[in-house]
Amino acid sequence: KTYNVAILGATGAVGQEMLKILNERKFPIKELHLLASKRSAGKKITVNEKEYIVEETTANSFDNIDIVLGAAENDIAKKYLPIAVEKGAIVVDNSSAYRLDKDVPLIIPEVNPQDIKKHHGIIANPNCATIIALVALQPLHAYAKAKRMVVSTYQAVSGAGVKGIMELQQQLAALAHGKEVEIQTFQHQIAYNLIPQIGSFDENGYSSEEMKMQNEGRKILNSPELAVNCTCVRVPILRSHSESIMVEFEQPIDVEKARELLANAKGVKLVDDPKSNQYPMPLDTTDQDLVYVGRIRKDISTQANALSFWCCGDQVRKGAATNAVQIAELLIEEL
Ligand code: 2RA
Repeated sequence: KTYNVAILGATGAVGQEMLKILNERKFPIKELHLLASKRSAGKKITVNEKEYIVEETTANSFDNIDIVLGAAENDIAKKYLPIAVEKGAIVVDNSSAYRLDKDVPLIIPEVNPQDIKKHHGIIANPNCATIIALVALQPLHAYAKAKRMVVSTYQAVSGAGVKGIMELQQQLAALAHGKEVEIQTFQHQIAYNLIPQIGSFDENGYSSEEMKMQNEGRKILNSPELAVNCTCVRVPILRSHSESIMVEFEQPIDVEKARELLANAKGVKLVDDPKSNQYPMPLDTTDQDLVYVGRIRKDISTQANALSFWCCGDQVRKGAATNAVQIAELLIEEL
């Protein structure tokens, strides 16, 4: 069976990656529609030597569409995705518009695939930093049940889309030639800098990105009591997010057991041999779909059942596009 698929927001970093991943994974497509703004209509996107023409998004764009992959910002998602559902499409949405909606399952295929069947037309793709953290955490949580997490993220500029990638590259080039840097996408210069702000701050001093780790983590793990303290930092790295994670578990779990579980976990590559300088790094995780996990050690600051580890994953692929396509693959298994 083949399917009529539309990508909403096809010209953004995630939308273009979704097109690449659909081709790479040979998703059974009958018709493919690349939907974007009026300004982008007519643009040509070439993937694997195949050329696609971008169409302007209208309410009629979703006629006879089976699956919509949403890669647009929240306002566009809210405007068009309900129309797509009304016309009979099933939507996998990467925006944050519906992630915490009680009627919308929030899915990481390696963590909670069983929740997909709860959908009422829309399935939400979690935030990239949440996906990377939970793919790494899942095997440990299944064995010893996580109760508290302290997470620090080191997030690539691709999280802010094509404009984030361009801004870093342009600032580095400008500085290399002694020129002034332009600051448009991030709050401050990102080249040779770290910015401890992604999104807006709440009354507790936490950013919207930091609260996603708690709120999405609780929903995906079905652990409403999960305690999370997250700090999200923008770093001058192109595509992979890195995360330092401390987890306190209900049950005992030692480092050897954790390594054994991770070595056999879906979507994970164990890279943990510090004495040989082997640990996850963003340059190694870029342009592939596994979450690399390493630096696994007992948390020496407490008597509790706690481990610390470090993980890296490609924010555009597993953090967004690949996760969405994997959800669509699970969907068509059910259709
Ligand atoms: C970021 N996770 O990294 C957010 C949105 N992709 O900017």
